[in-house]
Amino acid sequence: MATWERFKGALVRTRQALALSRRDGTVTYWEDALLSADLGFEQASTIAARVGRLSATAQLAALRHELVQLAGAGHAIDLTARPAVVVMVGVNGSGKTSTAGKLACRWGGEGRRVVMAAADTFRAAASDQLNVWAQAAGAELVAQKSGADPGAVAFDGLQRARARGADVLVVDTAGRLHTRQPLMDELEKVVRVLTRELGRAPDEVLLVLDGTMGQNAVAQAQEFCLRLPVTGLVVTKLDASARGGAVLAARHAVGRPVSLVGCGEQIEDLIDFVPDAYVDALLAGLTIA
Ligand SMILES: Nc1nc2c(ncn2[C@@H]2O[C@H](COP(=O)(O)OP(=O)(O)OP(=O)(O)O)[C@@H](O)[C@H]2O)c(=O)[nH]1
Ligand SMILES: [Mg+2]
Repeated sequence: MATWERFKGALVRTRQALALSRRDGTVTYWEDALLSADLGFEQASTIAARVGRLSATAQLAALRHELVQLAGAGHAIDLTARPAVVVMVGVNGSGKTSTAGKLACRWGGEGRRVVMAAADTFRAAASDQLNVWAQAAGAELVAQKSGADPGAVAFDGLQRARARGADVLVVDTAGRLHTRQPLMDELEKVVRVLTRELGRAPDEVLLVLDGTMGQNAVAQAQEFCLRLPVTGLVVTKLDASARGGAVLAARHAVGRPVSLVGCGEQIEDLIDFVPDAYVDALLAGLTIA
């Protein structure tokens, strides 16, 4: 299926939010519509003011242009190093482990050798959950007992990945509220340990955001990006959200590119973020009365 069609499926609810009943093309309509898709107040007002003053026939093309600009460039995950080190971070339940698993399955399917490190030692069942994904991906799992130092697990993971000549090391971490200082310190330590061992920052630090959280996800993103060398954003659960515009709001707020979008719970439900395809899917079928 084409990327555009996959986004279209994932954005059903957000499109409904955009297509409010009174599609009269006024600035107020556009403000309401963009706000309800959770684009954020500032962006919604700015774009509505620009688009709403144009003739009805020019509006959709102008809106598309504005949204593509806002989406910025996509970001392909950098797997050139061997092993390439990919760290998943984000608040509780945002989709870190599932995304790590989906990526491992994708890379395993491409013939890459993958090692997964269960640096979520906080939740007892976390490494079991990661193990299910590792098995599906044909990846090797590195885990320690519950309560172990996540930095030590990441370190072990890197040693194992090197020993095995692996192509990719994926490090899953425990969810944490961005407001909890000691936990954020711990996450910084995981990145620090890897940086020291690698002699460079991890190749990717992917910040996983729950797409159903809308503007709350934006606040989280800002805090994580202040503390960690985040290279890309992953926005999950778009299939369950009417707030798909938050993808663009988060990108704008932190200036980090969007790498991937989650659109379901199955292995294949992960889409590379392609800005044009995403915006076209968002606006598909939208008309101005
Ligand atoms: N509908 C939908 N559900 C998703 C998506 N991604 C993840 N989920 C579900 O969200 C829930 C949480 O996902 P996890 O991957 O466990 O999240 P996590 O960030 O690892 O959670 P913690 O380890 O507790 O911080 C699970 O039930 C997933 O199946 C998605 O794109 N769409
Ligand atoms: Mg997890």
